[in-house]
Amino acid sequence: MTPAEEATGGPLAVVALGANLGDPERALRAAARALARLGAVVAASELYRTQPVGGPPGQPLYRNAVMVLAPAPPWRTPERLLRALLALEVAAGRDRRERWGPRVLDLDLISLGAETRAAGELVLPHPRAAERAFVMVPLASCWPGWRDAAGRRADAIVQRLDLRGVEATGRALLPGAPAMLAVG
Ligand code: PH2
Ligand code: MG
Ligand code: MG
Repeated sequence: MTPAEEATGGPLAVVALGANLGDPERALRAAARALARLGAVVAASELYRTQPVGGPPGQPLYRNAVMVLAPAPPWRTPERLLRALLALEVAAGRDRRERWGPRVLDLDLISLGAETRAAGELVLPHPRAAERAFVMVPLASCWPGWRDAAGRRADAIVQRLDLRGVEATGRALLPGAPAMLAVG
């Protein structure tokens, strides 16, 4: 376990939140409150306004954020946590017909402790997270010492990314949640 995980007594999950249809900030905040019921919120980023990456042209801007969660025992395997995330997406009205299409809520599991999954529905750590400024900027803000599969820290990864499409809003994802992990 990392020092951060020793401090919280279990594996830490990194969940990336995104939305660009309906009222994205409201959807992300509602999802954050629902995620908080799956365990203890260790840190939550602010909301970011981001340019869509991929997908059809002319999409609305996204809102993105990251939450670091210490899941309660029932959600401490990647598969179980993923089920819970998908259920929240469905409850928010998610329609999965178009890959990378606009969405009312997207909850991506980026990592769960040191768990790795090589193939199938869930690949862990998330294989594209380190390329995506809309994930790494909020992640580095709330857990700079997070490490990807290659052992690179989040704050070091961000230094090498093009950050032009990612703008902080100054508005919290989950008011009252810690803005940053104290350790790690
Ligand atoms: N999610 C995608 C594809 N493109 N672009 C931004 N800015 N934010 C996202 O969350 C996002 C995206 C696929 O999940
Ligand atoms: Mg996604
Ligand atoms: Mg997704």
